[in-house]
Amino acid sequence: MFDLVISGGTVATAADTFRADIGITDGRIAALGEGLEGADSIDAGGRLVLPGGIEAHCHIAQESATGGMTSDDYRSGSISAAFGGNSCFIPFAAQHRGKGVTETLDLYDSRAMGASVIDWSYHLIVADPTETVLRDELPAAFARGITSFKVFMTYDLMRVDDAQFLDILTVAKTHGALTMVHAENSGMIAWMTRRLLEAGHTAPRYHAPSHPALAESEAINRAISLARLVDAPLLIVHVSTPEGAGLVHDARLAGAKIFGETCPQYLFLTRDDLDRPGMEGAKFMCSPPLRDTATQEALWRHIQGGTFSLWSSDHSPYRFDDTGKLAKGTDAHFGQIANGMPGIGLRLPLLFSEGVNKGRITLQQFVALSASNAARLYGLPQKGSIAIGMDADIAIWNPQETRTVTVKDQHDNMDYTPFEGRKLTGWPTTVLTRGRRVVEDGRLIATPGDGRFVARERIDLTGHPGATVPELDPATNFGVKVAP
Ligand code: DUC
Ligand code: ZN
Ligand code: ZN
Repeated sequence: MFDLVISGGTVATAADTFRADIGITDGRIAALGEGLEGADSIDAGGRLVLPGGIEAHCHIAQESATGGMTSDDYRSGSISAAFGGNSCFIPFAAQHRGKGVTETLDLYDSRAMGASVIDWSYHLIVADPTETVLRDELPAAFARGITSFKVFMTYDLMRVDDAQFLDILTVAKTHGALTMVHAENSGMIAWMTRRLLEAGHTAPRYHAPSHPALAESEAINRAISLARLVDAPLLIVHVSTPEGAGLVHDARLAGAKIFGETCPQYLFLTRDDLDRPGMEGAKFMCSPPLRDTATQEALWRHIQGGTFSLWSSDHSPYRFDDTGKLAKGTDAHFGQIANGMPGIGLRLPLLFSEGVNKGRITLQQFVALSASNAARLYGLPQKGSIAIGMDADIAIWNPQETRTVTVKDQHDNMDYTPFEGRKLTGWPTTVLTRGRRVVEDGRLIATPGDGRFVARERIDLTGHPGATVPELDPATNFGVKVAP
């Protein structure tokens, strides 16, 4: 007799699809079988039973270097994630210059504890890699279960230079952490922005030309080269161009420990969405910016071909009011408007509807992109699949249900969705975290605080051999040991 049995559903993992009941005891999957009985039960007849999603790129209760705060906290952010089919999420904890890493993580603990309805961890943004941070605080963060560090190559108050980037890659590699990078060329963006503003082009639509595709591909190429120099793993987040995706693909083919992520906005929206009257275009401002329809097609092919390990929302919610997009007034120029758009609740429905239901990707690819790959890359071995012994993190989907997206149905703290009016087929109906109902048949069941912090393990680099460059190999550099 199990605590809970999910019966009659079609179970899918990143490898298989099969009919089975799932027996859950003490929050874990205890059995897969037929005719299982439990003290409690969920009828999943006619439904798909999938690993709960892991949203691995979202900005929750995060202030920017210039002081703006994202509109979702751990309560609203986690609820919205759960309604979108997620059992776990990994927002960022952002170190700002002059602040320590430990105090940053303590601050985010105070924001998340008692608030989240699903399990969570953080990626640490490193903006100030002092000697103390590199020597003591990053190892301490790793020991605390924070096993991924993000760096920026752009934004004056956040970016690290190439040597600092190498230092962070090296510390991360030593401990088994994964470095993530926002790869855009800072100088190109600053130069384009200045030129556009000098010519009087201030509207939100000029955000797109201010961030050229070449700014992304140059920075991705440099980031990959830096990672290859020290043979460290690196994840390029929010890849938005075919050129950038091609660089990730080529580096993977060469055996480098390079991983790529893309996001729904680059496949479902274009820069034409920025070209709306008044400030409306500000709703579609994110960085890297939206591109064009040829880019959308190319990124679909990279998803189909396996270039991308991760599909993340990059949920960066700034309301269309003076707390967010309009904080600098209604005549602010594009460079003064907060970057980012919401989407934590729609990441998976968009991919299911337009990917699985339209025949672009298999259900197995969907599961890999929604949960399994993030679990392996980010050190969550107990999550991301349906197998005996794993956390009972489960999302039950109705693959036939059709809904039209509207802001009123989102559970975030936002006043718009960039995907308004889109008709999607296939929606999650019930979501469990560790065997506990978070959402059931469209109703919130969990209470804030039910989610737990998950200490993560080191990145699994199986199958990614990498290579030592001759200049760092004592056999070919006159015997010098330069890096671990
Ligand atoms: N980078 C992100 O990852 N998200 C929002 C904006 C940004 O620059
Ligand atoms: Zn970024
Ligand atoms: Zn982001």
